[in-house]
Amino acid sequence: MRDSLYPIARELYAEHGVDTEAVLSQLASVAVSLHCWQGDDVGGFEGDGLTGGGIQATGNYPGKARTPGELRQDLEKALSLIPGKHRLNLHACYADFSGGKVDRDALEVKHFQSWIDWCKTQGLGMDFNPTYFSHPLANDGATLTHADEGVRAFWIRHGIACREIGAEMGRQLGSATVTNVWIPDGSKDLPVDRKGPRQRLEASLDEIFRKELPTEHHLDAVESKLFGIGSESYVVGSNEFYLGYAVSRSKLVCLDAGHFHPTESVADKISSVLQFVPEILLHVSRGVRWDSDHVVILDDPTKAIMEELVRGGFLGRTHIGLDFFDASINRVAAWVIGTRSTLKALLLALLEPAAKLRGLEAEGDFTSRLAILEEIKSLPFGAVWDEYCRRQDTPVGEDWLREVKRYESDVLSKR
Ligand code: RNT
Ligand code: ZN
Repeated sequence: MRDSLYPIARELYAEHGVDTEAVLSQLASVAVSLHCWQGDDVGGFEGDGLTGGGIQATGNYPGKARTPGELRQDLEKALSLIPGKHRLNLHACYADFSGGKVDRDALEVKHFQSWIDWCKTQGLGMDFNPTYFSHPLANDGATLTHADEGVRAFWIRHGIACREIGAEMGRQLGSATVTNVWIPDGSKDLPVDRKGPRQRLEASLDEIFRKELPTEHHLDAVESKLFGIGSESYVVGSNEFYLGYAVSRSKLVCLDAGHFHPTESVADKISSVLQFVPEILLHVSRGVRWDSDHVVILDDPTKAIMEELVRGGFLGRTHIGLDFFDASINRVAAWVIGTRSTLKALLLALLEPAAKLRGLEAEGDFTSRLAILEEIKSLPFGAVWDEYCRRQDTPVGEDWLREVKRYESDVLSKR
């Protein structure tokens, strides 16, 4: 029954001048970077179970991955239920220490080789993140901005090591790795010196980025934030700080959907930022009242972001990554729901009758522009989505949920 709907949907979209076949092949060309940290509540595999730095997952749903092997198994299950070819976004605290543990400033490619090999077999590109939290030297709430030169130097070495690892990931996989810097540095209460830590952050980043790496293998991104747990009054790496830094050094800006005032539009930032930096990284997320990192759903902010990427012709300059972590529901399902919703938002944007809307706007017919924007909301986009899932050999509708439930009873419940 469901598959008979697509030809009708194709006709209806064609009446608006939209070629659904072209849209389906465009959608298939977009990769979303799945964040490893949804699989174990941002725990990592360093074994000391430390948390801190404003990264906090809530919930205790059973079955979380405890080893690189388990995390890969879970990711394989999730990826099999998501249409398209995607990427893996790995944090440095997920190193594979089967050959012996080292501290973060001594990480090498060999600690990530099993991840790279796995990505190769899965046909996935890879993105990377230094981990500046969950570590004894991050307990003061300062890393790259620490006033102690020894601590700051440790984190600089970590940053340098991670760029080398990222570049090698990109080289081996034949697709540039985006290595994203996010630090938790800030203060709970009102600081007197806001300037010093920012000067130190600029100096630390310049040291980390000193070595030029080939852009066909590696790209650097920096991620700002408004506030965090323990950094309510001051975040060193604010939006203004990183925007200035990225513009002056030609780095990528990472826009995390949960890192701005709740009434700000992240979608609106895209065309401003891309006017001055070469590319952006997105952390698609869902903040509920604050930076809560809820699982992404097909909501208005996510739709608006994807509309901007399509309307502005920005897809080729945007790296779409996910950033949420919910420990209160099945973690494989969380990946599937969040990624499928992100792709649905992108599909909706691609299905927009762009030429028609632009024409109306150019003519100054804002009445028709608003009318059409409202009318297209009730076109049968679900039938096009179902067709996409079918063609990509992934479950249609909620059929994927049955598969996740089976995996839960066969695998997750035995952990
Ligand atoms: C934290 C940032 C950051 C992290 C990941 C784990 O507020 O959003 O991107 O979520 O690095
Ligand atoms: Zn983020």
